[in-house]
Amino acid sequence: MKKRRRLQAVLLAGLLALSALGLSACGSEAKKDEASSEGTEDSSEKAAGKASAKGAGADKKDDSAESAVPTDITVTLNETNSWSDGSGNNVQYDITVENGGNTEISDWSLDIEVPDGTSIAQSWNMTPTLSGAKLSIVPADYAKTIAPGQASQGLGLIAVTAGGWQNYSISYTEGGEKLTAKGVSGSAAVIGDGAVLSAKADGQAESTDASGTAGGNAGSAPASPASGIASSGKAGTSSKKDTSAGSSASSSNGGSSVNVTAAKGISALSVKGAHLVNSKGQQVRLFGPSTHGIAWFPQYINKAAFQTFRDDWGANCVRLAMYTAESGGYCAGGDKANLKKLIDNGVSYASALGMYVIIDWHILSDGNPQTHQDEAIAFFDEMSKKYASCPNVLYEICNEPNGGVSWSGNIKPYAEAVIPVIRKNAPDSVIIVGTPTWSQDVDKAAADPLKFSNVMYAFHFYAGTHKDDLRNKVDKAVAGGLPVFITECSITDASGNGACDKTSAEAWKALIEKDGLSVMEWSLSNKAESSAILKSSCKKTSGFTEGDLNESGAWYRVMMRSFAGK
Ligand code: IDC
Repeated sequence: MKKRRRLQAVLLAGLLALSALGLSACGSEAKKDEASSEGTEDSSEKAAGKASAKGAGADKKDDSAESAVPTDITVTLNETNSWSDGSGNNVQYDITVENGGNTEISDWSLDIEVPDGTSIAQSWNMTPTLSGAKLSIVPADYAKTIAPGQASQGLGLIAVTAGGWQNYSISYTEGGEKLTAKGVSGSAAVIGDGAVLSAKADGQAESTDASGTAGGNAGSAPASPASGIASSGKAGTSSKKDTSAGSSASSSNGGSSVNVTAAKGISALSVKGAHLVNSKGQQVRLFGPSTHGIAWFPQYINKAAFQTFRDDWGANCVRLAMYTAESGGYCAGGDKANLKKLIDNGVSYASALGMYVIIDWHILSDGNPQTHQDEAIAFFDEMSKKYASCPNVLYEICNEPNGGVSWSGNIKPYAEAVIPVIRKNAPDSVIIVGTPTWSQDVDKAAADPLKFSNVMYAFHFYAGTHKDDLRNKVDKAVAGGLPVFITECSITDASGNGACDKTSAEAWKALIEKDGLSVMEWSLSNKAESSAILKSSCKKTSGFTEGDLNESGAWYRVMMRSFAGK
């Protein structure tokens, strides 16, 4: 209760400041959050906690009680990826423990019964130990304590396993007492099929159907199609390396006052031929980091982080990836208000820093953008109204269509339904549309383009998996005049993990240079996977130095700095 009251006070203060200064939407949230970073933290944590709080024993919660024992603990094992390789069936789980009570818990550990032959290939922010059929998980020191209403963050593992994980128990200390809660296998929950299993301290187990929140994603599947497209031999328009957005950001808003004129100074972009141009008609390239899912890594949406990318890396854009169907996603039980607040914050920070910002409707396991078309329309209507006067906001309306959906049958009709909604509010905005096969088939869009102006088509690559055939495909599309924006890429394989393929990465970089493309790098997070820009040991949320970067992050930094002429 106390916390809630304080939050309200913070919001009120923000609103008063806003009306007094008459700030535009691009700058208002930054003002509010710089005035109180506490508000940001609280809501971010809440968003992350909500991401896995399904099925928690809400009936036991009582805000007014000083301490309610037994506490509701929710354990969520969310399958985020699976693939087969020489070692067997790999399953990647995010593991979250949520403290739904009013008292801090500490020293928690989790035992899970796993099938014979299970082994652990990788883990992050925890130590897993296997003894027979028992997997014991002890969190890293910094994750041992979970405050009331909060959830653990960033724990996960990759297991080689037959799946079907069902029985577990969690031990923890609360108010000096040692408690254990058991999840019972007799319930319908079958972890490994994307189900979420929750337990309460009284030993009851609950299962929540998590269909649509986990399971098959791009990671395991997007193999390069053997397209057989020959190299076009296009001469290419060499980019002007226009970094006008970055350089127009004269303000360095260290303190609490927000310079909204920096945002106003940003040139509105439009699409001319295959490229973005500014209001003077000069070619502009955007580049910078893409966040990971904002529900899971909200801590990186802060102004100092964006400023680090702008000042040290030369970035002029940030992509805000908001998953739709994965657990905690906008259409999968995510806390919509908090997700929108994170976007507000991201837009304001970018605006205050004179950077562009992409709002990404991150479809992935939902495959077909039409699955959540109504929600997408409502969302983009709201966003484009709110940011109508922000020329630095770009709208990416479907991250990666996949699962056999076609351009002409699904994606194009979806775009034809969503684009007019945005255009009604923000008539000149740049809108980016995903393409079939995890945004690889730009040729399909080129063959049947949308009739709207200021539209670009997304292309994504993961250098370890995607090679010459896809480079040729992009090159040919751009040569034919298709405006292509690489809104996501990594130099790892398509799972977002695995080795960095620098030979392929250099070939991609050369193509990006030759064709003057804009490019955003996956992902601004410290998740223990090789595509994360930051090492998992890096706990900073801004001011990253070279030692904080993963191999991929260090490579992106060099590329971006060269684009920025640094
Ligand atoms: C991956 C993340 C991983 C997360 C998973 C969730 O790197 O941490 O568990 O999504 O489903 C994409 C997607 C992007 C993927 C990425 C790597 O747009 O969401 O992120 N990838 O698999 N397309 C190709 C690769």
